[in-house]
Amino acid sequence: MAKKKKRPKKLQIKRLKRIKPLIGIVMGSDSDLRVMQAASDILKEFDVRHEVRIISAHRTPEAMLQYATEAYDRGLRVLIAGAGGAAHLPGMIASATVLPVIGVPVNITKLDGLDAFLSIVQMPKGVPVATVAIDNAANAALLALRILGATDEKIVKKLNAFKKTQVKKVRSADKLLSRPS
Ligand code: RP5
Repeated sequence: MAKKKKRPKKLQIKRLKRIKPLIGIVMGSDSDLRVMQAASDILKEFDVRHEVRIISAHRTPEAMLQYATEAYDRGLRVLIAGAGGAAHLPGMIASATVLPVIGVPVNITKLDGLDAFLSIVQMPKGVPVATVAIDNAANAALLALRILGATDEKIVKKLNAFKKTQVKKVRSADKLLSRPS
């Protein structure tokens, strides 16, 4: 059998760099995906490497701790964590890493997401979690991009282009509505 050719080391490193995710999107259950998908969609739009994982603070606590403690060494630089109900995932992840953690309260119970929102936003002093609005996973991704943008000009350029698109959208909506009738 012919031997497989080894890839030159430089190329291997280049390839690894390309596939190593910078942002981790984690959620407590696959039932959160209908909300959390928006974060991944934004990161895809910005062409920023990310991974999506299902890890539960209550059902798989060991996996959650392992994920959080290894995140920095794996190359991740911002974590987005979404959960509903007694949403402990963002806070517990933040307790085991010094990476910035952005929490997304997911509306999954009869309390319309207020339960998750309060669980995530009321972190004790010393363990910060940035909390976005209920179900607003898109904003979590945009905030993650702004954090990375502090040291990445390419991302800042894309964020500025995104901002311009928003301005255009509002202006054209205004133009349509403000026509005298
Ligand atoms: C939380 O419990 C999850 O983040 C999810 O929002 C909620 C319900 O999970 P499932 O019962 O749908 O798996 O931990």
